[in-house]
Amino acid sequence: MYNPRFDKKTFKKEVKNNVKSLYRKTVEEATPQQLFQAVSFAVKEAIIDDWIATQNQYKKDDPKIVYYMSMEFLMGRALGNNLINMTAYKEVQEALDEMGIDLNAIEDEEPDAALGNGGLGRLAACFLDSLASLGYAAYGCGIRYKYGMFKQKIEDGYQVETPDNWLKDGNPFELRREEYAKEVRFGGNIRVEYDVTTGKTHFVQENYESVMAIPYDMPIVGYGNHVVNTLRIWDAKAIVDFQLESFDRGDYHKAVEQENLAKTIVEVLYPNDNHYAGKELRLKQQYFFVSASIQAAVAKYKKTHSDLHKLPEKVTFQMNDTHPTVAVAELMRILLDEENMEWDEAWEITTKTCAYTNHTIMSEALEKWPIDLFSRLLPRVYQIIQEIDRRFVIKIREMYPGNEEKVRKMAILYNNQVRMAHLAIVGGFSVNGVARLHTEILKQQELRDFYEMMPSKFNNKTNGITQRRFLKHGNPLLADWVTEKLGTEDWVTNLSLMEGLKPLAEDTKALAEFMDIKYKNKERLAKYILEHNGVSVDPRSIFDVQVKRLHEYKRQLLNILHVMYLYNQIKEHPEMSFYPRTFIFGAKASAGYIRAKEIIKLINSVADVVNNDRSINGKLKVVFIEDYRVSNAEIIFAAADVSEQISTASKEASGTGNMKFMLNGAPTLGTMDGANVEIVEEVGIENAFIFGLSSDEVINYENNGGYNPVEIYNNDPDIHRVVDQLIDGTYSNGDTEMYRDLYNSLLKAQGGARADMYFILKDFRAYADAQKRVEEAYKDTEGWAKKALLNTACCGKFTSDRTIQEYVDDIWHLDKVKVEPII
Ligand code: 26V
Repeated sequence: MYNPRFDKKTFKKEVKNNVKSLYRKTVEEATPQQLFQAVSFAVKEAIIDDWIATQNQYKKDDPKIVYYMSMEFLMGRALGNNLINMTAYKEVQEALDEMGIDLNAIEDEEPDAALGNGGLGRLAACFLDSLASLGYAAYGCGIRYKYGMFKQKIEDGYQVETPDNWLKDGNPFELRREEYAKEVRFGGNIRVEYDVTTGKTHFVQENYESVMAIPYDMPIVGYGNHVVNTLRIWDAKAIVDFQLESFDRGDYHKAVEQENLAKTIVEVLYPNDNHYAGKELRLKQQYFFVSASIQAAVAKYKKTHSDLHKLPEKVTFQMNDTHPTVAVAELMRILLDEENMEWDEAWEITTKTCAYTNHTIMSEALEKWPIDLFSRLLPRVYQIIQEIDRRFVIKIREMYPGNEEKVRKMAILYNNQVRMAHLAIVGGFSVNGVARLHTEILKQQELRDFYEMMPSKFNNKTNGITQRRFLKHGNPLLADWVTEKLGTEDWVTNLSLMEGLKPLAEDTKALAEFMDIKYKNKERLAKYILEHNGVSVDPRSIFDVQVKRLHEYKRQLLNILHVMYLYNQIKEHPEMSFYPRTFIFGAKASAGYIRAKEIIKLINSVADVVNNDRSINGKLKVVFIEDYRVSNAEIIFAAADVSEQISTASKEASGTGNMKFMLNGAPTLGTMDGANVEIVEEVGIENAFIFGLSSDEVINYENNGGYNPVEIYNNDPDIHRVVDQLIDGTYSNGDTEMYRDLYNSLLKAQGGARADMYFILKDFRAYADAQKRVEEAYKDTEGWAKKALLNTACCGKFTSDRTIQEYVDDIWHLDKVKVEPII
């Protein structure tokens, strides 16, 4: 597609001009970072026109808007993606080429916007891309953390975290919007005032601390449609600048406190994934961005509408997990206290405006705030939650007379805690899970009582991913091949067209081409690994990849124990036929998650031993890719042969990495968990490698006290040996204590946790057998190529465009907007 705004001559001139006016340099003199900035500002220039056009169109059409409220947006890099979506990537690449600038190298200068941990944050980013690409009015609402997800270094095999100072060179794509600042208040007390003339009661917050929330807007460029939506992330600053006058007035402490509050709120993303820690600062962060976002949304609505009762016709607040669910009470507060509504009308509006997505059933992720902390920090919001709870409990008693067990199980306030998921379910009109299996588990187990009471709220929205970043940008070779074979590039906005590739599974030449592209991508990854990790790997070996957050339920430990088992086999039977394999890991562990860090160390120790053992002739390699993040993920997915999706069944709500591998032609080696179930349904079980306990079996064991791993340990000599190698010094230079905790976790119940909580030994044999099937299948070159190609061909369902369209049809009911570009 030709894009007149990226006319080469003009673009080149603009880059030159930017280098000059920003840095007083010529292109030849500029550093790569300066070139990145100069190019980005030139791109932003073009984006701004569409951004203005889009917002003007919205003013004209007055479409319904979804506010996607999320503590996390794992955006990755913007430059390349913006160019792709403006359909200007190739033109710009050529223009820069002519100036002697390598676009790839420039892209590498951009730090990832890593304002998220993992799946939940990346899903939010894919959703914004799809919303803009489908032409729906949307805002992402979040926090402009000064430090995003930490950078991971591996030192002596251990994870070391260093701060991610992503803003240090400036973010060329963001716009500071001081004029839309909002005040957010914390703490103090509530004075109740009775107005005799109106007969109304007023609630006045006194002695509070407050901060100013300042929005920064980032453009979200839709694909080839001139739509530019907005990711609005909030920075904090003190209301009263730290001034001498305050000092003179004796407010010195207050001024310092306000300054500190503002600074600490947005300082850093909590690097926990799936683990609730009950930190006060985290609750402050939640209320801070939710309050600012809702205030802004209500103010925007009021600019053009007079009747707030019709808010639900124009606005939905979609709550990304429980983190922003204080939104329910904050919207109530605004309607009651600031708009002077009665409870019933405010409640009617709120419960038609808020909707909730659940992303995990892991009990340790459930947010339950201690009431004393919560009520101290948010006194008025807490009062409102008390009233929501009081009325809800009356309803439970009406529906289940005499059943106080129901009240205990379902109340929002219970056991001195505020249960945020319950608030979200009661205060919203929709509750959705993120894959079919996950939604069924929610309905039948975790949220069963709520489902029985309000079945119509529950619905499933199977996750998806954007093919624009994860194929078109991340895997240009395959993207071009797909376009050529389909005879159209329409798959970029209509991924179901991929099924047109299916006949090629019978076309020997096409299969060879497909695998040749895979090989080239493996060479690209091998080069990356050599440069960044100093390990040389053979692109002819099977690239077997597990990249995701480190968590026990995701079972990286199962994977590495199996590597240890293979190593034993190769050593013991050197003559045995064995197809060379490279096991690739990438994972960050939460800083305080000790066991996860032990697993990282173990992977690196095994890598050390295996990679340096000349006697195995390079048959086995193990690589731990440092600092796994969105930008290197794009390279990794493109190069994978095998997609490891081996979570304990029932634990992984959906997974989205699984879809990115599939898109790039890597068959799944996995359990029947999360969206794997639907992947297998699409591609056919013969094109995946499925093993292990089912979710029903796992849940059954869990309900009956677990299983006995010691029996397996005693009866299976291979497993026995591998488990013993954790404590016999094989991978720890003789240190028998280094991995004792991992050993114990597999065999002993401890501290309330069952032995082998995640069924690693139980599934080990089935996993090893599945791995054997992978090897056999890979040896059949053409058979493998077929499987790989069919994965790409059958991935249509897993585009986030499909997911977003389902959200629109069933939950949001947004109107499509068409933007005419300003030329
Ligand atoms: C939860 C918590 C709990 C409280 C403290 C900090 C914190 C930070 C992040 C989270 C999110 C955990 C939930 C999550 O990321 N779930 C993942 O969501 C993906 C998108 O729906 C899904 O594909 C993954 O299976 C699911 O684990």
